[in-house]
Amino acid sequence: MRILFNTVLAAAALLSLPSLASQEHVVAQKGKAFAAQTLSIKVGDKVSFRNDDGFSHNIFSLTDAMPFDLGTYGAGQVKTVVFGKPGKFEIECAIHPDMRMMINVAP
Ligand SMILES: [Cu+2]
Repeated sequence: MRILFNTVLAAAALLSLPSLASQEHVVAQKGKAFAAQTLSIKVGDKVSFRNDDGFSHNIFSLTDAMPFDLGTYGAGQVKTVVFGKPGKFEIECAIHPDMRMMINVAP
């Protein structure tokens, strides 16, 4: 009985692994807009900002916890950010001031 119980525990541990690993989220930019207005993720997750427009974007955040600037990047390119701190991150585009979204990073 104990062996069976341990086997079940081991299986449960294996099954739960993917939820512990960091996840990758994709946010497209199309028509001078982010594909999502808000995104909820966990600390350690990656967000890939994919430019689906035919012109450049420059995604950045001035949020104190983790400011970043991905620089200007053109059509079809992807830039990835790992969110290593919890908080609410306002994401903007330096080229298109109307582009804004919020990423909520849970601890
Ligand atoms: Cu832009």
